[in-house]
Amino acid sequence: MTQDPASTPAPYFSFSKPIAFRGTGFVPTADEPLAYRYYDKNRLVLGKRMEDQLRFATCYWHSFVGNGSDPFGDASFLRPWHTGGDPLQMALRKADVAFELFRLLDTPFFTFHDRDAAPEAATLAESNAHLRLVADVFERKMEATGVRLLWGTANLFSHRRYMAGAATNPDPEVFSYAAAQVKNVLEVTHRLQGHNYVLWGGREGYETLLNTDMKRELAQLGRFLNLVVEHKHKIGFTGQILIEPKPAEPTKHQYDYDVGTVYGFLKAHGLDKEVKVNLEQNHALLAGHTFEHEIALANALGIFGSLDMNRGDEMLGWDTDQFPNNLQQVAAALYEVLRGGGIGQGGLNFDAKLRRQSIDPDDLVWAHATSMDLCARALLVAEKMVLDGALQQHVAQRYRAWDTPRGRTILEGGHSLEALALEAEAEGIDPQPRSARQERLEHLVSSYL
Ligand code: XUL
Ligand code: CO
Repeated sequence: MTQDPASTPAPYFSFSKPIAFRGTGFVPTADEPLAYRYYDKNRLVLGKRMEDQLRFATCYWHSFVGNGSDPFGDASFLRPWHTGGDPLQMALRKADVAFELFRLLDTPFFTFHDRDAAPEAATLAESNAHLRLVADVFERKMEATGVRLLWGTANLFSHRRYMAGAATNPDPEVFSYAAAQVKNVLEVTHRLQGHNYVLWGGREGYETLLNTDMKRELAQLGRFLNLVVEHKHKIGFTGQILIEPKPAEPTKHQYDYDVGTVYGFLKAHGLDKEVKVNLEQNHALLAGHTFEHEIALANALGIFGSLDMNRGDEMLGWDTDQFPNNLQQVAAALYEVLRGGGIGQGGLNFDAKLRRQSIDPDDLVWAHATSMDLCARALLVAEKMVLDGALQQHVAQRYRAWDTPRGRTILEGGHSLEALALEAEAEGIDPQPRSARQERLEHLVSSYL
């Protein structure tokens, strides 16, 4: 089957025209209840169009697959595109809905897992073929609309075969099954000119050490990632390969805990020049870090790749994946992105979901548009932080002595510990503490908001 389904693109949303930029003076009317106040995609921010600084993506899984279920309740959304037909026909209908939402929001990118886009079939080969069929439809829709693929990924965690992990499974057949899925999605991503390929270690972790050989599992994971990188080069895929760190959930302990852990893992397997990270706000929080910490560390280590935008809940210790709505937090994150040189080949992917009671398809429009506008506003705040330069100046001042002959010689290895000690004693140095001025800098940040 290579035809789009005959199903008429029903008006899944009450919006028909794309959400427009109207500026901060926008007053909602019955005809136009929603507009962008800050997301002016052609506005130049630090020399680049806002759209190119942010590179927004709508994700397939939460928006079109999510059904509102939680551990205590079944589906609440009851989407018209979830029921009533042959699974492959339904997948094509879902693609219609997806591209309709991309049009309404004007998001330039999307992201998907193989199982979001196409249904699993009776055999591995058929499942992989299903995805390639849907990819044919994606290819045509992308060509017609100009929407691009930020990244593809394989779902190696939902099916029960993966309950003990994919690459880290005690059974090598599971490893092979996962390899076949990843090869297929990597090739599809390549065909669709995806800018990245993501590996989130869905169940690569453990529940109890009583049944786990951690040394073996880590070696398996390293081997798997090396196979993926080899295949990327073999097929000539020029996108970035990204690992998405997360400390826990679904397993008690996930191996790709945070940026620091992933970097050590990449080094150990000779992949630190090949693989970068896709950072998610809620995952950072679960690891006991701020989002900006993870971004700054990834930049410092040279492995920053892309962002999954969402937010956690201060009261709840799990991955609530809510749409971001905190200006100061998002500005702090985007400031670190800009300080590191910008989003590059990555983007801002809304890995965020509606609450169980938000059952109208229109809620998807409100959620994304509100968060896109918030991110745009945060980008303007981050731009002010960069342009004003006062923060950067303070940091430069704070470390300036490292640029004097004493500092440089230490770093360049010109002194042994003994020589340093002798010199320090002979000179009778007596370092004087200086204020780090945190409150003054926080005052400055408030003034940018
Ligand atoms: C899970 C998560 C995933 C990845 C892609 O917490 O964030 O959706 O982004 O597999
Ligand atoms: Co994610």
